[in-house]
Amino acid sequence: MIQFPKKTGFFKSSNIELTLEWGALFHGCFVVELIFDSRKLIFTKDKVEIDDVKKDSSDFRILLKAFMPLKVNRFEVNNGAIFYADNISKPKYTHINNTSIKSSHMSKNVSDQLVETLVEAGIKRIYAVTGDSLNYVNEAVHRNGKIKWIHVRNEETAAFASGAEAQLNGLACCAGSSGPGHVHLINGLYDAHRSSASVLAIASTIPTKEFGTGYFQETNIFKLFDDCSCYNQMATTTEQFPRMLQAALQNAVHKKGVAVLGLPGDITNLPAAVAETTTTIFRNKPVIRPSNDELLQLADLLNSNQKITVFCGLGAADAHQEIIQLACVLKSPIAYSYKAKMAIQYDNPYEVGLTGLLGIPSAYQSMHECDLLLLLGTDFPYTPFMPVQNKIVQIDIKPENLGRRAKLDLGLCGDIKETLAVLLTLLNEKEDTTFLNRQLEFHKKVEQNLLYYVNDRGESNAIHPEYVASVINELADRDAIFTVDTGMCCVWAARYIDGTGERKMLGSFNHGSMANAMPQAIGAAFARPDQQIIAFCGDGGLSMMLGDLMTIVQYNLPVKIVLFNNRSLGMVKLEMEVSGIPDIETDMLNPDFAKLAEAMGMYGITINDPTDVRSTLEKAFHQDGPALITIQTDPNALAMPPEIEFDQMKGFAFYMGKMMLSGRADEVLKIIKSNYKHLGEVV
Ligand SMILES: Cc1ncc(C[n+]2csc(CCOP(=O)(O)OP(=O)(O)O)c2C)c(N)n1
Ligand SMILES: [Mg+2]
Repeated sequence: MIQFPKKTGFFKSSNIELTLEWGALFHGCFVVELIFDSRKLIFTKDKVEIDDVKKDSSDFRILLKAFMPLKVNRFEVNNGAIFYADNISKPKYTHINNTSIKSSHMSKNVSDQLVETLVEAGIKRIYAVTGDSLNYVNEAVHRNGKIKWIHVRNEETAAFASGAEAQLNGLACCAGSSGPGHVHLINGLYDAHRSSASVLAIASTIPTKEFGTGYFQETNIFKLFDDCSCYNQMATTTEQFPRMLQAALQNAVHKKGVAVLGLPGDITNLPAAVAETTTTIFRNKPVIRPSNDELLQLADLLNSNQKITVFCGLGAADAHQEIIQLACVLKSPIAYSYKAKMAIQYDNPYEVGLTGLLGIPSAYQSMHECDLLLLLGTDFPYTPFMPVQNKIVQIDIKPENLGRRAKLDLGLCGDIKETLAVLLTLLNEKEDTTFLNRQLEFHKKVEQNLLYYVNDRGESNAIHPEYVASVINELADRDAIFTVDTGMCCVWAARYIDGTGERKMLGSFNHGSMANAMPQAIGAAFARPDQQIIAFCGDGGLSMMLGDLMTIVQYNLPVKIVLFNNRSLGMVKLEMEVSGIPDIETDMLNPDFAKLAEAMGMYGITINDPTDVRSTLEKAFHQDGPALITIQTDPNALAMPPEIEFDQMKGFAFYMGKMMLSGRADEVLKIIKSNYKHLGEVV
C-alpha cells in the first residue's frame, strides 16, 4: 500500500487533487494522475490504496500539473519515496524511486472551457466572491493563468466594478455563487445594464438535480435577472454551455448590456463538450445613418429655423469634432447631459452647460428659448426639463429611444458621427449670431455665480464642497478618471470637474444607486492601471460598501477616495426640505474614517480646515498607493436645480417655518447662512 501524507486530497473523476506542502507564500492545488501497473490508483479520503504493489515496480507514473508557478518543497509517500520539485509552472513529470514518469493527458472541464472563451474574448479578470458552485471556475481561472480572479468583499462591488471596466474598456465579467452570492450582484448589474455596459455575469446555481425542490440557496435566475439583462439563460448540459456562452457574450457586446449565464455547480466540473458552433465573439460596427431622403428633410428643417440649440447625450460622445462644426454652421449653443459632459464640454466655444436636476440654468434656458432643439444621442430621462413649445428633432442609434422623452417633429435613426458627416454637407451656414451670443453670455454669468462657493471656502468642519471639487479639478490629471457617488457628490462633480477630452466620469447616472463610486473606482483602477482614479464618495455611500476598501488595499490599487463627509444623507435631506418635510433620519453618526483607513492599511487623513484643503489633497494624490481623504464638509450645502419650481420653494419655506416652530431656529439660520448666495438668487 502507498499512503500519502495527511494533506492528500480527494478522488475527482479520473484525476486526483492533492494539496501539498510548499515553500512559497501560497496554497493551491495539484492535479496528480497516478497510474500503477497500467491501472488508475484509487484514492480514499487521505490515502491511496493499490492492490498488489510490487516494491520494485518501474511502471509508476506521475503527472504533476501546477496551475501557477509554485515551489514545491516536499512530497512524500509512506514507503519513503520523496521527491523535490522547483517552480513547476506547467505540466511536469518527475521521479519517484527512480521510476520514470511519462506523459498523461487531462481532459478539460466546463470551467476550463469557460475560462478559455473569456480569455479569447479579451476578458482579463472576473470580479467575484468564490464559493460552492463557483469553486471549479475559480480553480480553472488559476489553472489557465491568463485571467485573474479579483476577490471582492461583496458581489455588489463585483458588479459595479465590472460595469465600470466595461464602460472604460468595452467588455468585463463578474460572478456570483449560488443563491445569495448572485443575488448580491443585482444592484450593480442594474446599474451596468442601464449604463449600457457590456458585462457578462456568471450566476452559478444549485446542482441541476435539485432544481425546483426548494433546495438550500435555490433561486430562480430567470425571474431574478430578467429586468437587468439583455440575455439571461441557464446551461444545464455540457453541450448547451459553449453555445450559450458565445451567445451571452455576443448579446452583451452588441446589445450593450448585461448578459447573465446561469451555471449549475455540478456542470462546472463535467468534461467539456466540443462546441458544435463557433465560440468566437464577433465585434461589428456597421455604418448606420438615416436615409438620404430623411437627411434632406432634416437639413430642410435646420436651414429654415433660425434659433437652434443642440443637446448632446453620451451617444454623441465620439462625434465631438462634427458637433462643433455643426454648431459653427448653425450658430447654435450646445447643451449636454451629465453623462456626455466629459466628451462634449472641452474645447467647445458653444457650450452652455448641462441640464437636468443637477444642471445649470443656462442649458435650461438655451433649450427653452430656441425655435428648434436638436437632440443627439440622448435618452435623457427627465421630461420636465424638455421644452414643449418649440420644434424637436431627435437622432439616436437606437430607434426604440425616439420620442419617448419629448414631443418630436422628426425622429431619425443613426450613429451621430456618421449622420453629421453627411448632414454637414447639406446645411447652409447661418449668419445671425444674436441667439447664440445671448445664450453664451448667460452661461458666462452662471459660471461666475458658481464661483461664489469656490471663493468662499467655508469654515472649520463646514468646508464648502464646491471649493473642494474645484481644487480637485485643478489638481487632477488631464486624463484622470472620476467616479461619483449618487448624492450631493454628483452635483459637485457635475458643476466643478471640467472635461479635457481625456478625462472620464462614471456614476450611477441612470440607476441612481448610492455607494457606486468606490466599487466603480476598483473596476477603473484595474481597467486603466496607468491613469489616476479619483472617487467622490458620500459618507452614506462609502459606509454602505465599506468592506471593499479592503479589496483596494489587497490589490494595492492607487485609488484616491475623497470623502465628502457632511455627516448626513445630504441629498435626501435636501429632497425632504424642498418637499416641506422635516429632515428626519438623515443624520449619520460616522466613525473616524482616517483611523479606519489606517487600520485597513491605507493612507488616511481628515481635513477639518478649509485652508488645508489644497495642500492635503495634493499630498494625498501623490501617495503611491490608495488614499482616503475625509473632508468635513458643510452639512447645509444646498444645490438648487436650474429651474426652481414655485411648489418646491413653497415647500422649502414651509419646511423652514416648521423648523422654526419646532424650536430649530438655529438650524434655519445656519441653512440660510450657508446658502445665502443661492437663496438670494432664487427667492
Ligand atoms: C441604494 C440606495 N439607497 C437609497 C437611495 C436614496 N438616496 C439617494 S442620495 C441618498 C443620500 C446619500 O448620502 P451620502 O452618500 O452621504 O451623500 P450626500 O448626499 O450626503 O453627499 C439617498 C439615501 C439611493 N439612491 N440608493
Ligand atoms: Mg453625506
